[in-house]
Amino acid sequence: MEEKDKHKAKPTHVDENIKNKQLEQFREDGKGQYMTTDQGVRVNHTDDSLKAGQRGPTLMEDFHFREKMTHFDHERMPERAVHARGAGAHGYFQPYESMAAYTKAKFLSDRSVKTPVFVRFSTVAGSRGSADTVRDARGFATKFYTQEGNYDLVGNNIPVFFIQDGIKFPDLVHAVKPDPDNEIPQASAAQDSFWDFISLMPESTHMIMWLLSDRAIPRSFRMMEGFGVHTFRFVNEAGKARFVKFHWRPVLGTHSLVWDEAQKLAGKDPDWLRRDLWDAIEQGNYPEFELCVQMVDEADEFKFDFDLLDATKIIPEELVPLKPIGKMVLNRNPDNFFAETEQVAFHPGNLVPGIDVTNDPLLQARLFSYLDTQLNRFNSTNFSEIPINRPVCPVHNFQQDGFMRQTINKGKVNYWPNSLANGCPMMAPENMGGYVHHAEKVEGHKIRARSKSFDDHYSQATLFWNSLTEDEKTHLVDAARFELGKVNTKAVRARQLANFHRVDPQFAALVAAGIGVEVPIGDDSIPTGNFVADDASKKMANGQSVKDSPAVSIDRNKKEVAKSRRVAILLEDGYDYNEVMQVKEALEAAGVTVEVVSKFQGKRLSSTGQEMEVDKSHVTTASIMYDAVYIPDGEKSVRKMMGLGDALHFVAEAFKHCKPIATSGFGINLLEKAFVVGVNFADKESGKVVSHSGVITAGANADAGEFANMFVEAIKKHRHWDREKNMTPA
Ligand code: HDD
Repeated sequence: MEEKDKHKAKPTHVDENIKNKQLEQFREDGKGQYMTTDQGVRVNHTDDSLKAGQRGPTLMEDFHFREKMTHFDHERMPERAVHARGAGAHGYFQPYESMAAYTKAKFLSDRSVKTPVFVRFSTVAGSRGSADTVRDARGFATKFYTQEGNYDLVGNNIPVFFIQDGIKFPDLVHAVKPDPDNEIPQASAAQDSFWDFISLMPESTHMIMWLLSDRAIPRSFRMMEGFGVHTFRFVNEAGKARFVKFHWRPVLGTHSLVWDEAQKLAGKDPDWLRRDLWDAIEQGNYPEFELCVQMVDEADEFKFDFDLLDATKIIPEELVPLKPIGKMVLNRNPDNFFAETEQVAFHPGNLVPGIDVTNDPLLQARLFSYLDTQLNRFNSTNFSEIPINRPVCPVHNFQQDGFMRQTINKGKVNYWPNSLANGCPMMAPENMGGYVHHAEKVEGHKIRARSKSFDDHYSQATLFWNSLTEDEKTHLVDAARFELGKVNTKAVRARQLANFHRVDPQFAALVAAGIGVEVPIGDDSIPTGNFVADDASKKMANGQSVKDSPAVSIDRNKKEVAKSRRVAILLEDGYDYNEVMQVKEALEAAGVTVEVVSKFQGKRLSSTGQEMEVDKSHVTTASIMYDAVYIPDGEKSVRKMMGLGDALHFVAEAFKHCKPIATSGFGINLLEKAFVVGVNFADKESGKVVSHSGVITAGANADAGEFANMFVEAIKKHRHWDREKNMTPA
């Protein structure tokens, strides 16, 4: 340890760029440089191997060939066992106020401190090359590079989990991953083995309700919530502990795709979420998330009618409100996917003083699994020395050797205690930042069992169902019909219906009607949760609960933001240039990205002779890649599109997916031809603008400014679900 580091409490001031500066030492850029071998020898020729004669065999002595080929042959590392597909971004976190009263974590205690972060968003089930928009939970893992060491918050976009004890995790993952015999299906839970397992595991029912909801098909990584899921602990300087749940809230609000759209995107742009994140950051639309906490006094541990240690339960926000404590801004894309996003290694056990774990048996298992899995991925314990994983504070210990060791530890002393190195590196007392585990009193008999206080598997699943809007319920039923409809074994479908029946009989009946199986009412082969109470569950018997939790519904908490939405302007030669310019200006002023879409790429001529560059042709894009569509007036342009199947499909599909559509004057004819039904249009020649169900139509003589503003308002509302009632009668 350097003299200057000695006897110092850890500094609280942080340079927000400290991680970036650290990474800079490892960046490589060959611009203007000669190519070299790994040994730094300049390469003279890399297109042909060294041969014995022009048509002869390659020579062993060709060190350049052997080095290049060997490096290529060893490029892959094992993908993550779960969450294999992901996308990362750098940024910073800054607290709103000091949380010192609750936690001694320095990065939460000073509002002037900006802590660098790296976030990795992911799907769970699919392989590294699978599609982004599948129905799945999304990982939301954040590494805070604090001055007290790395803190990892490894969460998901769903606040509960499938299982209560981590020992079931291998079974869960085996069930959801492709089957072992034929490796089918990829990145999909719609399969016999998953539902076989789930239907036998009633504790999964609450999570399943979330998984079947729109939460599982997010519109963007920037538009989803994140949850720490488990109950953790905050501990303050005085040693007082509180239970805490972590939530990330997206500043843009929570928004989803439509299932039909999600499936099509998986084919047309499997990188949809990854690309969206990358593009938004490149455009300066930095994703922002508020960190919120729910805190519960230790004395209130048994205040609720569920166990705080049970990861299949939420603490309804109506019982314990969220306290926003800071904001995270993601403002920089990685330089290298593999070096950063692939090699980043998270671990829920990466904790800093002031944050501690609880006895949640799911969390306890994770505390083992993550370090273990990194050893498999990296084949070495030295992965924490890789640039993306390095802490920004000093690391001093007697860990040594192993594959790819980077640190050059000096001196003879590699053990503790020692006197030859003056007892260094030394132990840090608590007031010098030493991590001290919360001294929770624990006693008990060794027992391979679960607390009875974990046995209520249905109340919160019902609470979730009851808290959704009618539109959200419809989507959930459709999702269940899709997932179970793909299960070949009827007995499995029926068993899951029995679970659903316990959530809500009407819900089960609706699902049953779509999958050709009766709800097996009276089937008592599945445990119901009526168990003999033990101590913990007795204490909770009269605990607080709620019957409705509006906070879990996306629809009830919709944020009306147009910023960073994508709008397609559909046109051909002969469009109304002035109108397009006015609408485009209004959209861009609202932070919306616009792209001109036409049959072919190139330039399109307006009715008054101006030219516009086409961004995408019908073969290179589709309505599913936009949040809204605008068709400018202009008889020639519209007439051409009325004869183009692709243009008609574009409009019809956007309508089906409940997206805002705007047109004026002659453009209304295109809507009529594209089967935009159940919507009132403006009179084509009038000066009026009509907004109905997210379809904005203006007469030929209407004010373009008013028209554009009403379109922006419809975009802010995102999806106009009321259309679905006309399109898909129950
Ligand atoms: Fe996990 C990865 C989130 C339960 C074992 N998990 C992983 C990642 C996230 C989560 C976001 C990806 C991290 C990254 O981007 O590199 N996992 C969760 C959440 C859980 C959860 C929110 C429940 C509350 N996980 C869980 C259990 C176990 C694991 C119960 C095992 C006992 N998870 C793993 C793993 C992974 C992983 C196999 C794969 C790659 C990795 O760890 O680094 O160890």
